[in-house]
Formats: sequence, structure tokens, C-alpha cells
Amino acid sequence: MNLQEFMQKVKANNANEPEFLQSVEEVIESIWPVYEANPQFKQANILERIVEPERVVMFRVPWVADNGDVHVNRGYRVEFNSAIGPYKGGLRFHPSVNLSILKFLGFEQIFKNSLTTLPIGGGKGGSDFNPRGKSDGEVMRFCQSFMLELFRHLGPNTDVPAGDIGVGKREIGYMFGMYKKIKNEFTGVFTGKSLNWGGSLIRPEATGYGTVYFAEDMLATRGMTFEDKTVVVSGSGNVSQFAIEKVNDLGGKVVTISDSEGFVHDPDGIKGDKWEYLMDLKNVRRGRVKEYAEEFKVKFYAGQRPWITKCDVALPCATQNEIDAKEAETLVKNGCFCISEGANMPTVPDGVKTFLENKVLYGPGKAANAGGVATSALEMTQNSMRMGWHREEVDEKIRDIMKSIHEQCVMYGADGDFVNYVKGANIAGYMKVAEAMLDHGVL
Ligand code: NDP
Ligand code: 2IT
Repeated sequence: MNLQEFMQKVKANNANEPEFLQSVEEVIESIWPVYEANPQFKQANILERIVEPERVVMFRVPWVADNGDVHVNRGYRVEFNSAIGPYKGGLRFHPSVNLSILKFLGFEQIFKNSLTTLPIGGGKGGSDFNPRGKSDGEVMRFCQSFMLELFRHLGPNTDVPAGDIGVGKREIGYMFGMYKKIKNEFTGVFTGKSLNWGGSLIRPEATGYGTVYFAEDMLATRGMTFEDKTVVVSGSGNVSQFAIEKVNDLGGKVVTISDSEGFVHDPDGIKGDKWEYLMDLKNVRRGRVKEYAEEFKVKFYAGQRPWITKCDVALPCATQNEIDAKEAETLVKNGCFCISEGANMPTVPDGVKTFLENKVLYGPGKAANAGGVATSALEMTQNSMRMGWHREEVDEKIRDIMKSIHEQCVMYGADGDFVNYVKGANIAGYMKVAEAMLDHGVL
């Protein structure tokens, strides 16, 4: 079977799952030469096995609204690969959630988790429930109903979820509480927990910090730093907020934030009191970025994405396929030379091609945003030891892990003086998982 025949088969088996097929194609294209060159992988049919989730659960989630109406949502957990550790990956609550999106996220997670150097397998889950505009009571009842089914598939050595879009510390608290009650045991079955009941310092910051650390390492290959760089960030949630904080720490200037309604351009930079305002707006008042523009009298671009803004560095931190082919060209044309993906698969395939052809520094999500799940694994370690590390200790470990991910990308992706981080991340992530699958026999 050649690459085309392989992809044909995957497409036939997963029709109507465009996001999943997109993520598979991107990975398989990079690793095909390695696959061909290693008969032991072919003989064990590793690729056909790796694109098939070990298990998928889908279930009904009924819940009662404040006004007494009964609603039903669909819940999912994709347990994709446990070759190198328990299934690990976030839960996403967003109306767009479907099996295709969760399979793409679970598939990416396998290779991302492998890159972290820590023993975690790949999984993802969530629901098409929309927490926006719901009361705390409604969110709690939804989370409890969701856990009434999901609990039976989880365990600290089996499957350990965390947050993603629409799932933050509030939701994790409600889900963990329900799990603890049903099982009558207090274990580290979730990560992203609050500090006073088993969470790790720096987990909230980790994805955003890690994305900036990865960019810092990419910039260093060209003798550059964040000092005085203009940075465009998309999104305004967990990942964006801490990416902005870290860019500010390193002397850069972040000039945009966004949500699904549009983007804000603040040419003076989102820092100091303005960053504090954003944190309160999003995490306490649960408001929209438009309110930031009104508060600070800066421009709000309704219905638009930030990529038209001139910048040196771009950090997409919202969602998949948020940079289309034309936007990738616009970024490059306007002088952007470094893209580090805080979100999962935010760039469409033709956009990725544009970045690679123009030889910009391009860090794909599975490498650049791995700091979040890496710190989740550090949270699991602390829970196992029943101890907690200091802030500096965790931050230092994340810094080292991001450096190691960068080195793995260079090892497998260097092509003369250009580093193809897509190829590097895919091959490095794949090798460890494939070797483990070989060791375990045909399962
Ligand atoms: P949050 O829910 O905290 O924030 C999500 C942000 O993205 C919001 O600003 C939201 O705007 C915006 N957004 C979501 N969907 C869309 C859409 N369809 N179109 C435009 N904007 C959208 O999520 P996170 O910050 O945790 O996650 C952001 C990205 O980072 C995701 O791709 C996630 O998979 C990835 N990621 C997260 C990690 C984590 O630890 N949290 C780890 C690694 C990756 P709005 O409010 O309008 O929906
Ligand atoms: O996409 C991701 O890596 C996450 N949402 C975090 C997963 C985790 O288990 O911390």
C-alpha cells in the first residue's frame, strides 16, 4: 500500500469526519518515509492501527435548566492510544463538538503527549453543551450528569481528563466532585484541579507560557528574542491570557485579542492594568472582548480575525482552522516570521504550506502547546507523591520540557539550516508510540 492508497482507505473508513482526516493526513505525510524505511512498523501494520481509536464512548447527557426545562446533550470520550501511558487529554464543551473534532484532537494528543517525554497516552472528550450564558447551577447539573456516565471509563491509571475550550476550573471542580462522590475515593483522576484540592501550581499558565517558550526557542535559532517584537494573539481564553502575560514578561508587545465575535486591536499593548482587566472580564464577569475595546477606547473589528494586523510573531490560541490560506499569506506578506500555535490545528493545510514554503519559524500545535498537558502529567506525579512542588520548580520543568520538544523537532526536522517543525514533531512523536506498540504485540 502506498501513501495515497492508505489515505483512501482511511477516508473510506471515516467518511464525514473532515477534521479527523485533516489531522491524519498531516501526520501520515510526515511519517510515511520513516514507515517505509522500517519494515518492522509495516509488518506490524502500525499505521492502520494507530489511526483507529482503542475505544470511543458516546452517551446521553440529560440535565435540567433553571426554568425547569429538560435538555439533552451528547457526551463523548475518545480513548485513542494507551501505548505509552493512561489516556490523557482534555474535555471540550462547545456547540460545535462532534466525533470528527474529538477524534482529530485525540489523534493529535497521542503525538503531543509522546513529545512531552512523559508517560501519557492520548485521549479527548467533551460535549456539544454550550456553557456560555448558562448559570453556575446549570453548568453544575450538566457536569454532574456528564460524570454519571463518564466516571466508569476513568481512573488515575486509566484515563485522566483535563480542560479545553469551555472547560476551566469551575467545570473541573464540578466533575471531580461528582467522581469523588460516586467512587468514594479521592484520586488524581483530573488535572487542572484547583490548588487547594490537588492542583498543580502553574497548570493554568502552562499552555500559554509553553507556547511562548517554544517561540522563544525558535527565535533563538535565528539569534532573536521577544524583545520589542509585535505579537498578534487570537482568542481571549485560558491559553491566550497566559501567552500574553509571558510575552509581556519577555519584552514583547501583544496588540490583539479576539473571540468568535471579532477582534480588538490595541496598538499600545495589552499589559499591566489592561491585562488585569482582561483577566477579570473573561474569568470573573465572563464577558466579551468587545467590552475591552469600549473600556479602553480602541478599535473592535466585528466579525473579523486578527491576522490582518501587521506583526512579527503570531500566536493563534483560539480554535482549529482559524488561519485560512489567504490569512497565512497575509501574515507572511506583512512580515510575520514566527508562528507558534497555542491552539490545536489552527492553520489549514494550505496555510501550513505557505509557512513552510516561506521558511518562517512555524511551530505546530502538537509541539508548541504541549506545555499544558506536560504540566498535567507533572500534576499527576505530584498527586501520586501526595506532595506539591513550588512555582519555580514547576516552571523550570516546563521550560526544560519545551526545550526538549524543540530539540526533538530539530533532530527529526532539520533540513540544512531550515527546521521543518511539522515533520520533526510528527516523526519524533510517532517513533516513541510506534516502538511501544511493537513491544506490546498485536493488540
Ligand atoms: P477557552 O475556552 O478558555 O477559550 C477559547 C477562546 O477561543 C475564546 O476566546 C473563544 O471565544 C475562542 N473560540 C473558541 N471557539 C471559537 C470559534 N469557533 N471561533 C472563534 N473563536 C473561538 O479555551 P482554551 O484557551 O483552553 O483553548 C484554546 C485553544 O487551545 C483550543 O484550540 C484548545 O484545544 C487549545 N489548547 C488548550 C489547552 C489547555 O490547557 N487549555 C492545552 C493545549 C491546547 P468565544 O468565547 O467567542 O467562543
Ligand atoms: O489540548 C490539550 O493538550 C489540552 N487541552 C490539555 C490536555 C491535558 O490533559 O492537560
